[in-house]
Formats: sequence, structure tokens, C-alpha cells
Amino acid sequence: MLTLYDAPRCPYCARVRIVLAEKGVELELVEIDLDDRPAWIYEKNASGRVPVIEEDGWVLPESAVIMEYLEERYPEPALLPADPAERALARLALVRAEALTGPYYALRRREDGARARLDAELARLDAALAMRPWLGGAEYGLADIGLVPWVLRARDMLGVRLDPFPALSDWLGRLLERPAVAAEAEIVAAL
Ligand SMILES: N[C@@H](CCC(=O)N[C@@H](CS)C(=O)NCC(=O)O)C(=O)O
Repeated sequence: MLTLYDAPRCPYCARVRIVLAEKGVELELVEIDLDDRPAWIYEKNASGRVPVIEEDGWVLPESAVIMEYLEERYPEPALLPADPAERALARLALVRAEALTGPYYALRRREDGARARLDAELARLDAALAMRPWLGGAEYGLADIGLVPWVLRARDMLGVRLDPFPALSDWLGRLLERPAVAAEAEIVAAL
């Protein structure tokens, strides 16, 4: 049985929750109180951060690494394209996720110029999604899962309007038709 050390409000954990749900992996969720973390979480991840997964005593932190591990460990349904060039583009979107997460956290900290930086990145994603249906290319997958937790939280927790970004809004609408992503919208609504 796979264990996920999790926090509902954590968008990095959301990435992992979505992948596990898409792949139908049975799991035990252990909720970590981020405001009062148990000392033992540092034994599982030296930074004390979640998400962390554990399987038969083997422990893995870091959401992007966990997503790729899950893709290899549970190959069906595939969440990375078969074509190597498309796989590389999906990974590039994940590596560059900070272009979205950076301004998102800056806005949460109410930093000057953060909203403009976030809007600029949302506009860039919107332009990309006007050219192709999913962030990784032709198929839904890890690139979409890697970014949607912040787009959802920007909309539902920071009040960022997405209607100026029609392709991005359409993408989010299509994502929310998937039970794995709709479950995340419910978690965000309950925060
Ligand atoms: N790079 C890590 C970031 C994980 C992360 O920052 N998690 C936050 C919760 S959203 C956390 O555990 N924060 C506690 C802390 O920073 O001490 C990943 O991708 O898993």
C-alpha cells in the first residue's frame, strides 16, 4: 500500500493526489499539519515538506519527481506522451512551472507587481493553449496536472479572474470534467 504524506492546502500535494486518482492507485493518506509538523516528517524528508510518498519503507519527496515515479510505476493510463519530443515538452512545462508559482506566491505575499507578473504568465499559458489543447501537446497529462493546482487556487482563493484568458478558461473547464481534478476543486472550496 502506498502512503501519501499530504496537506489539503498544498498545491504540490494536489499534483500527486491527481496523478494517484487518475491511475486509480489505492493509498493511505496521512495528513500533515503544516502549522505544527510532527518531528518525524523530517526523517522522511530533510526539508520537512510535503508531499512525500512511502511504499514498503521506501520514501520519496518532491512532487515533480513523485509524478514521474508514479508514471513509471503505474504506467496506465499514460500521463506522458509516447513521442520522446512531446515527452520532453511536457517535462519542460513542469520544469518551468515556477514561472506560474513564483508570481502566485508573490501575490499571496501581496508583493508589488505580483498581479501583473501572474497575469503575464496566465496570458503566456493562454497563448500556448490557443495553439494546442493541453499544455503537454495533444493529450492531457503531467504538464496539465503540474500547473492546474495553482490556477485553481489563483481563481478560487486569490480571486483572479480567468475570463480574460479564454483558452486557459476552456482548458480549466475541460480539466474540471475529470473526476480527479474536480475532486481538487472541492478540496480548494473547503479550505
Ligand atoms: N519542491 C517541493 C515543494 C513542496 C512544498 O513547498 N510544500 C509545502 C506545502 S505546499 C510545505 O511542505 N511547506 C512547509 C515548509 O516549507 O516548511 C515539491 O515540489 O514537493
